[in-house]
Amino acid sequence: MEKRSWAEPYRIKMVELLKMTTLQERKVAIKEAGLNTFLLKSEDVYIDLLTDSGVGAMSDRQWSGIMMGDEAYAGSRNFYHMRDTIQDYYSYKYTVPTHQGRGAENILSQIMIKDGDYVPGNMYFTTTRLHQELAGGHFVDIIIDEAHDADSEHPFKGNVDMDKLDKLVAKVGADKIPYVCIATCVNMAGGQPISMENLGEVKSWCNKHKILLVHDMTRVAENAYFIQQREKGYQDKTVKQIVYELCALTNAATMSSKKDAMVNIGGFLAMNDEALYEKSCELVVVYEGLHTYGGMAGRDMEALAIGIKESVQDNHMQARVGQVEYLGEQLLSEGVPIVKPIGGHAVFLNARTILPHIPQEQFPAQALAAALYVESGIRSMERGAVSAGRDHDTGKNFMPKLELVRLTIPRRVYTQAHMDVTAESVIRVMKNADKVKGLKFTYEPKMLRFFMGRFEEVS
Ligand code: PM9
Repeated sequence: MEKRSWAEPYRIKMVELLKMTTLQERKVAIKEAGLNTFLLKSEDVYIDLLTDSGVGAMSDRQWSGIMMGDEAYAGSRNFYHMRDTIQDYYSYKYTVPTHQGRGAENILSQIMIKDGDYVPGNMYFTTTRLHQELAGGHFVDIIIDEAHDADSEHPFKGNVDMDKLDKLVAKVGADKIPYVCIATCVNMAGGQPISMENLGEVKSWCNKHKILLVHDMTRVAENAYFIQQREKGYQDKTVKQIVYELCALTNAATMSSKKDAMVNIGGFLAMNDEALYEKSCELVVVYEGLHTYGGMAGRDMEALAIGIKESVQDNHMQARVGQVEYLGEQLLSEGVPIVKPIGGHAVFLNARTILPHIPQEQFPAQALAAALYVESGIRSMERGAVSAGRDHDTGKNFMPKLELVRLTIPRRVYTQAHMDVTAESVIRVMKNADKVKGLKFTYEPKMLRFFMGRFEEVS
């Protein structure tokens, strides 16, 4: 067949210059950062693949929106634009703005969860699980087993195992389950989608048991793109249509708008139920700000409304996921072990396989992320035992099957040449993998320890 390449559906109007550092400078910088890439100064980083959160490039239209900010304390015009856009594109009737995703998670968890409740979800996410636990709940993983296997090529590794849901309800009863929390394009599984069919089954199950279905819609557009590419019956639908259909299956949503919707800051809690909306408004004024701005400036709500519309364009999504695939395929062709299928927002290196000499207790993914920075100035993020933290009840370290380093691609920021340099750097680190040493904590924060934990090499 004739080759048809994708290209970015935009051209570059402004650039930000990058700083190159020397090997010696990077060795000093990572030592000062306690071998934690979160603690590096951004100016010491060459290609920043720490996260795709809040680091996307806004369009000229979004920047124009910034100039149209209505910074009134109450009833900003931009809030209504944002609210209407959320209803039009994501289906939810009511919107409560928050400063970012975890602000929405906090409010939802506080309203819904009682002490001793269970919250099933398709794999944990760090901040989501913590808010559930702080509200007195227990997270229960109901994702299919394939999601925990880096090598499984299941096309929908974000799917829910319905047997696991049945077993949970049989064990604890429906009244102990305040809601089921389903993420689209599951971050910790490697950016893996849930199918529309499976979400429909979860919806029917929730209806049957009269349990609310909550959607972590942080990367819903990427999920919709995978459905268009992989699920029978969706090839002729647009990403926009599929996004709407996914959202419409759920009752409420938490959103970190810093990802899919390409703004530097912002999030929201959205729902169809008026009573839940009223309770959310009561709490948002305590933690975030008035219900018509939450933690957001008017200009940021405007940029978000525009970003939502851009995020569901087919050509945008093809280039966005296409770039991640470009990097992933280069690594695969060189024999680098990564999570398969290649994810929507990132390529995940399998640190267990790359560093087989480092036991998981010595945090191989953390060590690999530090080594990649020293080699090349590329910043990545650990997504393994450090991120998983400790069991809330027993205090024991979780030891997840997935011990990964995430090379996260910001939206509309880097070029294919940056991807080439990244692939070459990973391959160089892999060739010298035997020199990488295991780590131990020198400082371990009690909550979300991956953000600010510090480490040293095990001698
Ligand atoms: N995700 C990420 O880099 C930001 C910091 S790491 C904790 O992947 C999901 C699926 C996320 C997410 C953030 C949040 C929280 C909720 N759900 O960071 O508070 O990926 O806006 O969102 C990060 P906020």
